[in-house]
Amino acid sequence: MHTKPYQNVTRRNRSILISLVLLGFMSWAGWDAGAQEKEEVSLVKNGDFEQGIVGWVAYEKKEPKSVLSQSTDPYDGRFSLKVETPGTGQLEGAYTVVGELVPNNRYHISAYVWGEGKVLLCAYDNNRWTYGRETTLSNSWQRLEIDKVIKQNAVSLYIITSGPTAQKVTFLIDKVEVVNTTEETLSVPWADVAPVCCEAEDYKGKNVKVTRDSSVKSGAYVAGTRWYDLMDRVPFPQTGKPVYIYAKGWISGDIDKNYLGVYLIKEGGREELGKKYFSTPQEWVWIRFDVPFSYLEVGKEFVIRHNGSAENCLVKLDGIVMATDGNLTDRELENAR
Ligand SMILES: [Ca+2]
Ligand SMILES: [Ca+2]
Repeated sequence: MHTKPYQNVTRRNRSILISLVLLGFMSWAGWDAGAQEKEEVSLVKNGDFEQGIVGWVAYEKKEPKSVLSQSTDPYDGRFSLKVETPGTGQLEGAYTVVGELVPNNRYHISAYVWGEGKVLLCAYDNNRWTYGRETTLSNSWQRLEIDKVIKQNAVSLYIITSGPTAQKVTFLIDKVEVVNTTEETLSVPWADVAPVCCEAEDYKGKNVKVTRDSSVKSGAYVAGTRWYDLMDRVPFPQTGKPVYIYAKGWISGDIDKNYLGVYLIKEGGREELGKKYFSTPQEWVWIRFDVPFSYLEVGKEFVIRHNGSAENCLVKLDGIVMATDGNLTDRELENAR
């Protein structure tokens, strides 16, 4: 079914192609993509600080701590939160815990900030950090935001100083919101995805070397030592079903130290969604990330990165295959187009 026409497509075309395959399914299934507009409800208690500083505490566990107080300079309403950091540690500021969340739902987290210093919004749950963009504050209100799939029924939110040195600064926070965006994200069809191949060389990351080799898929592979983004901006299939990612790779050694990771690139940093170690060194092997990925979590595109503790280790990547079937054989993977 997926034969010649799928070869030699550019990365942009491939992205469109995946969408079209699914659009075909959507019209066939009579899929109603029009998600109903719902009023956004924030789950943060006292995220507007109209009730003083209830629910908010200093980020620091030991003295000296940031001093939190209510300010009469609001973004919205009558009050905001004033944070005065001691300037003795790199990370200082305020935090709160937001509860009554639905595990495995996607949330949009936002806050307005004003004042001095460089800060960022970050969220923590289930041993996973999500960092927002480092923002230099000024005397106008700026919005900080991140998206995160929450794994538990609560998440900790932090607005803290960021950068290489400690900062003794004063800033204001207002209108902190956590909104469930699961429904709008999941307005993609619940569709099977036939094995689809993305050649590493078509999606090569920055500064990654492409090597021609007639013995690999499509006659080329990419290679890089650790911390190289081997593939960048790989389109993720737009299906609500879990998708397995298989990779055909080669590693020089250090199979216990270095691995391939699936990452989201966000302003301000990367978030690791999954990792897979190689089974054998110095041999081309197909490996499959153990846990499937969801559109809810990945969104439109992702990165495959070589990561680990061994500095001089080399990884070659021929390509990846994505499918809703988690039991594809090496032969089926080789034949995927
Ligand atoms: Ca307010
Ligand atoms: Ca290839």
